[in-house]
Amino acid sequence: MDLKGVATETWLLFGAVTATAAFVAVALFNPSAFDPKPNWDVSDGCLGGLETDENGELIHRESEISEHYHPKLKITVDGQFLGIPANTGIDQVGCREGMRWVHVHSAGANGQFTVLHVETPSKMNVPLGSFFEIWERHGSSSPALTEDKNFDINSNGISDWEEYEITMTVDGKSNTDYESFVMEDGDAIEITFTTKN
Ligand SMILES: [Ca+2]
Repeated sequence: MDLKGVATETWLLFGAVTATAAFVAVALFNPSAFDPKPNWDVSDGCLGGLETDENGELIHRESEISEHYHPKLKITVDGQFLGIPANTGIDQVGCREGMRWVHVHSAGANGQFTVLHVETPSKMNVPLGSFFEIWERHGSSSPALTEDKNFDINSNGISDWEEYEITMTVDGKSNTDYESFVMEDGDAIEITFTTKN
């Protein structure tokens, strides 16, 4: 092995170590740098071809779907369970006879999680907030998202960040992505709103 070769290997090794250290540093100090980027167009998606199955439940034609998974959501406002209505996102304004790419079939029982159905034509980064945009179209008093994509649980057009202390956990662990949190299968998302004094 000649000296020139050793030098090159040393530099390569040095470069690799530096790159690894930089990666670890970013991961430690700014973990959100690696979070998937939310795709906000999701809330406008609409699955057509709604039909009734043998059990009388509304279903869609499977052919349109490549992804179908189920995060679940539970919301508490000032200590009170806030139910998510059955069929939220189904046959709604702008998607009649169809279903939004994030929707609900059965409502969760009092105090329980409600299962969200995420059904998209391809793999997408579906943010939690997209469900609030869909929920907003369910009725004029439904929880919403402001234009700045902040929670608006009381549908008054004012960001809930001004009105409430908000905490969120996913599978019991604190999470600070809130509206932008990209949902994955099985995520148990719990949000608590407490009116500021
Ligand atoms: Ca509000």
